Amino acid sequence: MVAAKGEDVEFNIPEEMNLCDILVDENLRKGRGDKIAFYYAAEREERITYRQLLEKINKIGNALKSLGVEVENRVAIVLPDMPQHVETFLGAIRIGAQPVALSTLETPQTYEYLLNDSRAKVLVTYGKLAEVIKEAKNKLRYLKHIIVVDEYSEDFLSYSDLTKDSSPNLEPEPMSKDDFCYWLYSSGTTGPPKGVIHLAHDPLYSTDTYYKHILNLNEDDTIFSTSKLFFAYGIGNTLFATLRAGASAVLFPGAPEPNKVFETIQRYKISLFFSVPVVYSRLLTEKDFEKRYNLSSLRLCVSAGEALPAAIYESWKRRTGVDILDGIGTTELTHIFISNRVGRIKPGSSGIPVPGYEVRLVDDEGREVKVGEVGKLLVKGDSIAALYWRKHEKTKRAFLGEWFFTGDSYYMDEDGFFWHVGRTDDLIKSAGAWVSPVEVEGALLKHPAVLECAVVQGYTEEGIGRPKAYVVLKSEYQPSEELEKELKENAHKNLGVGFKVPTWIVFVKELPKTATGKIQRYKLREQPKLQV
Ligand code: 3UK
Repeated sequence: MVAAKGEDVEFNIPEEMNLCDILVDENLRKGRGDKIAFYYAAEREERITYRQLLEKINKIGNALKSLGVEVENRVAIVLPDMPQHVETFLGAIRIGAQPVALSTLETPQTYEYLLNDSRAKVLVTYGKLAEVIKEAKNKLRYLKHIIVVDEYSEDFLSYSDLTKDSSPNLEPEPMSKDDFCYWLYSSGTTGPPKGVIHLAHDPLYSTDTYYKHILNLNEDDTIFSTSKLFFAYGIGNTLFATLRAGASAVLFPGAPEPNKVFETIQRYKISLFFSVPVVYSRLLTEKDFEKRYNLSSLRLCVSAGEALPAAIYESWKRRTGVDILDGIGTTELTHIFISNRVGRIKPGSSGIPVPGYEVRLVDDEGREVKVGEVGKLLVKGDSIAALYWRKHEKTKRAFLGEWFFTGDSYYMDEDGFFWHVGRTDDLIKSAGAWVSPVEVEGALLKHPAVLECAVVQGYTEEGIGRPKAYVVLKSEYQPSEELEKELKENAHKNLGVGFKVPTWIVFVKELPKTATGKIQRYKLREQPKLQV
């Protein structure tokens, strides 16, 4: 019967605490004031010591207070990876407010939803996006102030003006380890994204289990994560883990172009590199990169977001000599809870339970399945979020007492390794990011040729997840390559971002349906190719 458990870990944090104090002030108490916490890898590079970081956090914390932000208020952040992102996140926590880190890739309608749903009082963003959000200003019921980090327009508050004369001293608000602390939004198959509310102790549990025991993270490490701060994976790496260990991290604002990634690893002597399968795959297309760049500082690489194909693991290992540890995490669990380990890697698998976590695989009746049988994944560990904000039905289905229902299908092999088989719902991972089939179908249906369609999980030859569309055309249209191109372009226009556009469009005469006419997407979705 599949029930497996990582090693026990001791986890002690005080009842009364402030996460910002533990992550930042603690490093000053340990004598790391002059140590670099963050390298901002922008055109004008910045290096920020722990002492400077604390001052900057205090300045924005005081500024937020002066704007009327109180304990338990929300502060939304829509920013690339940059110092102001980290400062605002921790400044909000320091005053007992709750930062809500939002993706930089949403449509104006989605921002309107996210800002109203979270009831954020203040938004910290940058000019171009602030202009977009300003359009919706009269529909934003709770937002009182928009702060922009660049000097874009006089309609907004300026981050630098606000913080310039603000005091660098600010006592952390005494909070409980079980207070609501920060939010992230996670997509679902239907309906808008769900606000995932994390408690103050959640990130510490993940740093003290996964990062400590699996990665042996320590203050000598320098971290670079190509996944951004608004992803749970990114914030775990760049913010929580870095500061908990008193290590250093790179804030990298742009897209992970291969040359820039390698240059960054070389320049900052990165020891721990975090990325997703599609980026590893792109890096591997770079000719002779292992000869052109000095990557000798790397001690370990990590992959998450979707399963890492064995072939990518093997070519990376062959060319760099460094392991990639694949592990599964979710926004609700804070971070990775099943992982490969140094010296215990099965390429293509997600590994074994992380210390501090327990997992079970169950059938539809909730009974544990046998070794080798596919079951639904449940996980237990003290970093599970509190709930989905204002989504009680979804909360009840996923947060089951001490257990969390991830929505993934897995099987465990005889050596206790877990193999990802797919999702139990219709959600799609495209290059490691969520895509709702309903949203893509809606975008395809806007084209006059489309009668009906179903969008499901597909995989490239290499094993990278991408959306795949099955389309039934209206009788007056014929399938053609031009039409396929047109549908993709039209979908791209409607969706705003490329990763949601179907990589494949298959024209079919009809779609599989239930007796009541509901499209059965699960009959169309592909399984990842497992290489055992
Ligand atoms: C899938 C994986 C196979 C799986 C995340 C590391 O991806 C993260 O969080 P999300 O909430 O998505 C969670 C879902 O993504 N998945 C993630 N990693 C793997 N499938 N192999 C993997 N290694 O469906 C899971 O339910 O966006 C990853 C750390 C923190 C995270 N939040």
